[in-house]
Amino acid sequence: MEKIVRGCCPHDCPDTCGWLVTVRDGVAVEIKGDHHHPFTRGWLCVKARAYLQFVYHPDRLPYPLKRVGAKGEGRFRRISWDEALDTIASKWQEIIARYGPEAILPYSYSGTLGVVQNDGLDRRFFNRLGASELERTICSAAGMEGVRYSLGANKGADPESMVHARLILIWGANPATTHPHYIPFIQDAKRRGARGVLIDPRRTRTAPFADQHLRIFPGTDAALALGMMRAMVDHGWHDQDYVEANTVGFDELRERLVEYPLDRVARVTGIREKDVLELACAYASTKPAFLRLGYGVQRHGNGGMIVRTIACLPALAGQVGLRGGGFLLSTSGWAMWDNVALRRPDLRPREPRAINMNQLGQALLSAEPPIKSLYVYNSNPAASTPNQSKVRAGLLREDLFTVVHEIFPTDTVDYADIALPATTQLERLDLHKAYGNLYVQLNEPAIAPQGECKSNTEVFRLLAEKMGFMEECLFESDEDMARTAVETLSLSGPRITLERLRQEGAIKITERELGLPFADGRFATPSGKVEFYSRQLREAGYDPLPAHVPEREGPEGDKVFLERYPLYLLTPGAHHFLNTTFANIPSLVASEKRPCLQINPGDAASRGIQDGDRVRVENQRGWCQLTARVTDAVAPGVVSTEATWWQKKSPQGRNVNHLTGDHLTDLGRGATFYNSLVEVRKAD
Ligand SMILES: Nc1nc2c(c(=O)[nH]1)N[C@H]1C(S)=C(S)[C@@H](COP(=O)(O)OP(=O)(O)OC[C@H]3O[C@@H](n4cnc5c(=O)[nH]c(N)nc54)[C@H](O)[C@@H]3O)O[C@H]1N2
Ligand SMILES: Nc1nc2c(c(=O)[nH]1)N[C@H]1C(S)=C(S)[C@@H](COP(=O)(O)OP(=O)(O)OC[C@H]3O[C@@H](n4cnc5c(=O)[nH]c(N)nc54)[C@H](O)[C@@H]3O)O[C@H]1N2
Ligand SMILES: [Mo]
Repeated sequence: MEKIVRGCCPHDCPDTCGWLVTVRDGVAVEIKGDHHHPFTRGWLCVKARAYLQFVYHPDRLPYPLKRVGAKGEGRFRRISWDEALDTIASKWQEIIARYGPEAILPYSYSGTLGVVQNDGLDRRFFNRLGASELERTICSAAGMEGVRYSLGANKGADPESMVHARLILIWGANPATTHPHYIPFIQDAKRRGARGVLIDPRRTRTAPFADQHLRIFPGTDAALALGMMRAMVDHGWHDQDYVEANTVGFDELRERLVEYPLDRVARVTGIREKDVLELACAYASTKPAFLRLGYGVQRHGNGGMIVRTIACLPALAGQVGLRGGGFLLSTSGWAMWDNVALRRPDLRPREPRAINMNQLGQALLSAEPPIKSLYVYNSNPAASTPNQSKVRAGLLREDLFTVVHEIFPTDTVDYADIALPATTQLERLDLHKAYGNLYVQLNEPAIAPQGECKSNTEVFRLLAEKMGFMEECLFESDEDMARTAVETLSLSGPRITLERLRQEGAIKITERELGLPFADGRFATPSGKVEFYSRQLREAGYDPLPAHVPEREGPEGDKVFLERYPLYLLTPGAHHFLNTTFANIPSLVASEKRPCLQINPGDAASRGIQDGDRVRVENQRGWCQLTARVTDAVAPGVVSTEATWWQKKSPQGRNVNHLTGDHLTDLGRGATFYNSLVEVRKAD
């Protein structure tokens, strides 16, 4: 018996590839890209090609476990589902009676992005319970906020339109690694004569696809954008007609630009005056120019303001609404599910307190009233969350009752009192919308759940029953949840239904061939225009105008840090992993080799460090050990390591998140993974 089942990759990547799974006698024997998907076009990245190794990995959690060793040790014994669920329910009832339901904290993020397994029944369950609310801001919150202030909505330009661009700026994005299906579109545009410019502190795998690489100093992109604006306005290269018709605050902006002469911009960014000037001229005069902004720039303390500032550039240059032009950070604002219908906030007994997920350690150690139970799913916070010494101390608390629902024995599972086995994407139904293109897809289950594994939704239905909850909506089926999501999608075009998705495969959410956001000049801001000047920002207590705000941990910041820790650390995503996912797949670990630190030859020499040396990287928060890679891929003063390795697969059991901080971004309360100062020396 052989069948081919259509589905899609569930992982946290802008692409969301369509795939086809060949199933023989109930076993998935092949997985390949779906040629019918117009954007991902029939090929998979190096990680998804290894997906069957993920699904049939011998280390998968096969059944529920109860801790027998010390916390962090990872020693367990097998228990039944019934015992596991009874234990959780009775423990939670005890906690609720003594401390109230807010003593329970759900913790989840992007293990899967399917709306069914990521964002529906789980919220309903925890709303009904009255648990603390998690601020899910570890990834993109600062950037999303920044765009909202300038443009009003995260309605990024359609990446398929890149083929029509004559200039492409790839700014703080590394598509060759993090969303590789963009690359063929960039190559197509180049074949038609486009130029590509990469703006990144590192020479990445994307650099060969660009004509020019500007090695900017981290966290200074707002200064670069303001320098470009200054040059555009000084030389009259900006689009005065577009600005007059579609923006507010140009006069105030022009005054602000006085503070950004080219020599200051060059000093701050490390980019030569001539290059800033040329970039400004090219961007203003080459039409259409496509600006692909990645998430790299918004993982800085000043990341919200950086994104807000860059998002003003297309309007100033008159690049909005052109086929092949415009601005793209995220496409998530094109069509939304009805989150109220999915999450049912009305089930809450009262408005709960919010805990920021980037400050998990701090919350576990000192939240008042205390957190007495943590329920983790779709996430691996003992490896992926910043400031790990605090996270570890929190997870080690004897009086914290921790449940982890996982596919693998991750670092987080090691701290669980109860671990529950989860399904993979091949074992359940889900519905997906991409955040880097405009397609919606249905993932059909291909094989039966392995071992005693259960999906997230299945567990929440069982927990609701054990807790004695009666509301029908807590027991909705996966298919009904998917139907609610797809049928509440806010669309301008023809309706999308599960039936259509089953028949047609991936469906585009825009009616027209290409999504050209804001082509009608109507922006989703309070003024309806691009807001160079934002009254909303001013009212929220921020600078209403675009600005470069030096980071506290940086060369223009606090001298106390800088003297002790003179090197700026970046920790972007690894080519063969996806956050901490896949960092246990043998072939992918073998390709990634070991956790390394890129360091400039001058910085290495002055520290007596040679290529291949084991180095100790440290700051006020902690330390870890990495292998030095001496290279001019990073500038003097900058070091970089690709993340995120599991702790227990890292030297000394410590990954780089011992160094990253839990201070939040200026806007959006986001994570600051790319804002740490460190010192590096040869390990003993
Ligand atoms: N140093 C550093 N740290 C970073 C980053 C960085 O660039 N540098 N990037 C940050 C970013 S952008 C993000 S988005 C976060 C992501 O952080 P996390 O949300 O913690 O994502 P992962 O580390 O991939 O862990 C996801 C886990 O979910 C599990 N999982 C997958 N599917 C399911 C499922 O259906 N059910 C259940 N119960 N579990 C499932 C996987 O096995 C995996 O262990 O990491 C952040 N951490
Ligand atoms: N292989 C792989 N793919 C992934 C992931 C992964 O871990 N591995 N993670 C997934 C997730 S969760 C996300 S959110 C996306 C993110 O994917 P991207 O949008 O590409 O974002 P990042 O990888 O965070 O950073 C992109 C680039 O920004 C650069 N950068 C850092 N600081 C600055 C700065 O100050 N200025 C400028 N101009 N550039 C800077 C980094 O060096 C990096 O090369 O990728 C997804 N895809
Ligand atoms: Mo992310």
